[in-house]
Amino acid sequence: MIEFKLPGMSCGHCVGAVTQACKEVDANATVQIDLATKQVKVESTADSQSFTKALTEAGYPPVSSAAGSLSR
Ligand SMILES: [Cu+2]
Repeated sequence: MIEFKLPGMSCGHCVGAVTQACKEVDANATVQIDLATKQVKVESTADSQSFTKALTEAGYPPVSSAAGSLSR
């Protein structure tokens, strides 16, 4: 399970675009998106870097929710 936080998501269209980007990395991936928390969970055998790259190219750069000291 790979988890991302995508602050750029704001509506159903974004959810579709993010899902599409993930499916292009791995067509068999299971993508769960919670729009309220901007949280994306991906069940896939592909590595997280591939998803990070694809999501960034799709216009939704993931931020690390694991890093406790994110400066902004
Ligand atoms: Cu949108």
